[in-house]
Amino acid sequence: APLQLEPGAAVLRGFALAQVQSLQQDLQAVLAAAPLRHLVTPGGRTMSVAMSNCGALGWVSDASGYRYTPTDPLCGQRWPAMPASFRALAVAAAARAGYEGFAPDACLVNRYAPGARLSLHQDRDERRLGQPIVSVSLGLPAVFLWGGPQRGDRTRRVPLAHGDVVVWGGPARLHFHGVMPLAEGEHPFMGACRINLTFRCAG
Ligand code: MD5
Ligand code: FE
Repeated sequence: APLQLEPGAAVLRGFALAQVQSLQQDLQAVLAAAPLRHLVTPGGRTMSVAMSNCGALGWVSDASGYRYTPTDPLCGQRWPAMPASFRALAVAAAARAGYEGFAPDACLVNRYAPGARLSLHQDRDERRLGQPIVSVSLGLPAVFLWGGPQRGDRTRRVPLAHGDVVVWGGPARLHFHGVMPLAEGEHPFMGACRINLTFRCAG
């Protein structure tokens, strides 16, 4: 059975390992159509994580705020379709954690180079908060910071490695969380970076 971090949060160690080759290939095609870019927060800071999206909706941030959009603001075209390999993995992971019928319409791609981090935040721009978020880690290992429902709650450090999948739902869905600055390194399969794919029901 999956490791339950706490009610609603299930860690599936190595769940993506058998699929990494097709995920990697399909990711290259997604990023060729919608390149990674460093978004700017409404507060005017440039994020250290580089982002892109695939699926019907994509998450963006700029001076006017955070939101999901059907098109890539860089080119005005729709985001690339969510590859079947991505969707199948996310649906299987959700089912394994007890969420049958997961139907994500958004996949945010996060790329961490050494030093990149994600500060403590909640994911609450999605319309269907009853649905989980499925997150897939590829490449260099990271330390995930996992807090509680309030920003000031104490945080736990959860190591995440290549191929790990986490399903965040139920009471964990709105917990504060972040990613510690990525350590230097070279991953034999992904190079000097960590990629995180997060699948969401945004619309
Ligand atoms: C990452 N990404 O590793 C993480 C994985 C993001 C983001 O946080 O917003 O792109 S997703 C982790 C997550 C999602 C929803 C709830 C919780 C964690 N949680 O309850 O801790 O790049
Ligand atoms: Fe998040």
